Amino acid sequence: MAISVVGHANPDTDSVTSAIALATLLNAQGMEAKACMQIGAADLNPESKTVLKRFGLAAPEQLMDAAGKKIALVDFSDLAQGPANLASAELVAIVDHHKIGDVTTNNPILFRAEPVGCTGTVLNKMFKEAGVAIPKDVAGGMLAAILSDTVNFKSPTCTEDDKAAVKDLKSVAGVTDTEELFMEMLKAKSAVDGVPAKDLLFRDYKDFDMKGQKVGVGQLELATLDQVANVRQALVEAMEAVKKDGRHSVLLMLTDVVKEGTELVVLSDDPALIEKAFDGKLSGNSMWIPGMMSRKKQTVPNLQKAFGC
Ligand SMILES: [Mn+2]
Repeated sequence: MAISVVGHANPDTDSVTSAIALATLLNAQGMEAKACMQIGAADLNPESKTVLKRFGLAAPEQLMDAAGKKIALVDFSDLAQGPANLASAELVAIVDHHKIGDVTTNNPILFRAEPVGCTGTVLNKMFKEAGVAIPKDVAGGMLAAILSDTVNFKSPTCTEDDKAAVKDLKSVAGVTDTEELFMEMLKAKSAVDGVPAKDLLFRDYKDFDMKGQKVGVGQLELATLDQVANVRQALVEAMEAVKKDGRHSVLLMLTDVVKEGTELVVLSDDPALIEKAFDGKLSGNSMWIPGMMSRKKQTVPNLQKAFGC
């Protein structure tokens, strides 16, 4: 029976391309394996779709139930993130870069986990150690996964090993400009075309209680602010409607991942308070705040301070 190699549920690019890469390696080593994913091909996220298309990789086949199957896991080892009946399936390998989850096995297995930024980085080492050449298309997928997982090396999870793997893989994949590849992926991930303004506002939105005042903060991560130029007015109207529903302030972070800053759109009963919170000056209803990337670590703490929480 062929080994089904599968990443976590709601797969990201690493889970998809690592399944392809490990299946390729196992096959090269004489074990029959096929890449799988826990999703129908039509529902794959836009970033991963773009990556598969760019490198000419076939989408892994769907696998939602592990019953009676030989399974290899990539990019996770938690039962809750796995296909149905994973606990009773025959697990033969795990390659990962997360904390060790709760899967257990009856037999010794290939288990390889390292504290690096991406499973693709671990797999690159495994190909090298096995003396197996990585096919060009597979290398492209692994390269894209590392750029995605490490947010183009900007994530605190990125290590020297990830950078070294990118160096290896870009030459195999024939990619000269990883910036350009990252931008293509980011644009796919942050596409706003055809999405109603209200849905964009609520794509990643949270309400907070600030000393008895309700404050809403949404965030859109963008490759460039130009992506929302045409829907800006509609976004403000959507914010107005949300604010009318009993909120002191509604903020929308338009975060430029490339320039590493945020255009903060503000609707507030007390705009001066928000200006004070971020040491900025509103022009119209927005201000540019350099370095602001994180709602959790930057926006909310500053608001709490200003509101006297
Ligand atoms: Mn990963």
